[in-house]
Amino acid sequence: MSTPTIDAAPLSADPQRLQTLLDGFAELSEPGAGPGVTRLAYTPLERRAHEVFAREMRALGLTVWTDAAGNTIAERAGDTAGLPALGTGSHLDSVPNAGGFDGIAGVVAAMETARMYAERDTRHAHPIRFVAFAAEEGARFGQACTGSRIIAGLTEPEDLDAKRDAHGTTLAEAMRSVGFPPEQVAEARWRPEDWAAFLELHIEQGGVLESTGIPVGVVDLISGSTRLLLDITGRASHTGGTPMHLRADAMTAAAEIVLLIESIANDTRHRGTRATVGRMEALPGSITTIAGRVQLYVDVRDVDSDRQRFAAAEIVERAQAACTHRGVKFAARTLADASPVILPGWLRDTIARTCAGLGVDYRVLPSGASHDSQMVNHVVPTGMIFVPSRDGISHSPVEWTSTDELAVGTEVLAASLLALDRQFDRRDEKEDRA
Ligand code: HGY
Ligand code: MN
Ligand code: MN
Repeated sequence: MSTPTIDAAPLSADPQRLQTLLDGFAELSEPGAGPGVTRLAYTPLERRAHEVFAREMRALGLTVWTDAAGNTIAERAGDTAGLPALGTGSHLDSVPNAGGFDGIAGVVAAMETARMYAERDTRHAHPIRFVAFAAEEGARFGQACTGSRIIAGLTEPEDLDAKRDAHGTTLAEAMRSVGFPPEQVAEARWRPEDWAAFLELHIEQGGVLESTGIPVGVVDLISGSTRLLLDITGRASHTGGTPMHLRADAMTAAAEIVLLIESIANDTRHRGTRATVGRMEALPGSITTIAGRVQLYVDVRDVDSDRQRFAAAEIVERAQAACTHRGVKFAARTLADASPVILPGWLRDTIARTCAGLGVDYRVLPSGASHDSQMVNHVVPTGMIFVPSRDGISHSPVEWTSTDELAVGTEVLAASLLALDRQFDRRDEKEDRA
């Protein structure tokens, strides 16, 4: 395939404009939710963030619509009729007490790209679509990437009834509450023939780029995730009246299982697996009552599908054995399961060549975090561009990326889309001439 070159002078992203957009989104956070940003999936706050995105993109003259899943799409028309679209974007929802960059950086980079194109009146043959996905975080309902799963045809309306948040609200009820009837989600599916390629810029959420001093990451693999709910039922009883040998303590069983999960992930057989219990709920949760029930929420990640699933199966098997030994009941349920994804090599190489053409140092690396790109890649060839995360921290109020770093990533994104436009154009021309 021909090596795309950068004809025009490189586009230059404006760090100050990026900062203004980041600050605007960071203000849209649940009042009283504590430090950082809390803007959960399918809440009015998430919708307000989408409205800001839509307003800014309309102001640039783009055609904007919101689909039946709550994803917002803005299109800049191409010069040649009938060509499939190039796309870029990320998500606007957050985990509780998040930083201001996870997902947001990719949306802001897309917005700045659209602005640079508009200001320079950049020409491109293919339409270019800028996307804000809904409900990427699994923090509220367990399942991640709901908006992008829906466009990829990976989620049916009945799936949305099965997922519930901590208050018992189903994903379907939450969608309906902000104006998206779940029975209509099939209307949001993307047709592969309508798309040529998609790129997502995201913060690395790890420490490789920062520790090596490399400004841009080009992602080759995205980790999969298996999420489990482990339900331990013992016998609630008085902490003073119940001798140690007569207890069925759900909390001590849970404690053993949390450390068991850590040991499984650290086992050399599972090198590369990451397994975490980030949420534990104990009932009745009283200092003077032995816990009668404990629920553990487990997240198992790996870039290798077999290792991921084997680790999850071993966790369930050995947790069951620990509970049997302790005389408490055990049940396990899979909350969500996504496979690791290998992103198309040719698209990865286009981004790498664009970095080289811009004189930007880059590194090809896997993603430990999941992303919308994992789902989009089911219907559209997808690439990912990483920018550094300070101290490798994310899903925390201290998550941070400088706007200078984000500007470099944005310029790579903007140039890569144009390189793809030319790449496909030449291929289209060649096919036409064939
Ligand atoms: O959980 C993840 O990996 C992503 O941040 N949603
Ligand atoms: Mn994210
Ligand atoms: Mn996240």
